Amino acid sequence: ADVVEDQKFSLKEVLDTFQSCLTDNKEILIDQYVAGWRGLVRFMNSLGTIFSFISKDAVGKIQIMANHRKGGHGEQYETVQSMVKYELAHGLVDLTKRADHPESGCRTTLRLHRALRWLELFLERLRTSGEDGKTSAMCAEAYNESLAHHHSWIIRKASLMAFCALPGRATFFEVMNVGTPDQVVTMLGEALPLIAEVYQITEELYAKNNLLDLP
Ligand code: 1Q0
Repeated sequence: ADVVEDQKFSLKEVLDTFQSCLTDNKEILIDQYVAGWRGLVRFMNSLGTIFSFISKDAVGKIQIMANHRKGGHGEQYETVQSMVKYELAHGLVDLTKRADHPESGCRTTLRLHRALRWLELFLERLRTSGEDGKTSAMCAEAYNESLAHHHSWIIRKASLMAFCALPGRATFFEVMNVGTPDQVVTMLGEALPLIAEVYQITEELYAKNNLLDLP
């Protein structure tokens, strides 16, 4: 089979993975959550090397979470809920400044969680944009409303510069490999409420446990 063809994947599969991380009692499965991020990073890599600095950070965080799952206490990391409970009960989270637990599951997931809000805002803009919509502007707006609040000046500058290299809306829709623009819009309309739900559940859990500002 054609190697290039084999590597083609659809954004729908990636978003489906995110949806599958939600259990019936609204817990978030870490394996699926992490798999969703892996898929997104793969997608981002296909957009060009200018995004490497973003992809490197994301891969590092994905790896930290995978290692928690593979570690001796892996079963405590089955869901975001069980992870929070376990790490807090055992003093495994740096709550006010970085110290003994720079790779806690809680702080690592918080970074991905904030990025998920960016994804939600960006995809919502893509979904409702017109044919001449500018992806770099949509991406920058979504970023400024979410992740930018948590990033240093230098990272904000670098990110906004990288966004300028994003392909146009038509190319984006093609790379998603979902079908016609209409089909993309429909798919996004179906997937986004579930992404938003995963975000909301995590946000409430973190708020309840005072974890939204973890260093
Ligand atoms: C498509 C363009 C991608 C745009 C991604 C926007 C996010 C910008 C994030 C910039 C991150 C800069 C690198 C370092 C950041 C860290 O300092 C920060 C905090 O961590 P720490 O350990 O220092 O406290 N890290 C983060 O905030 C995590 C950022 C993770 C970003 C994960 C992005 C994954 C990308 C997905 C692209 C999906 C594109 C799908 C769109 C489909 C539509 C066709």
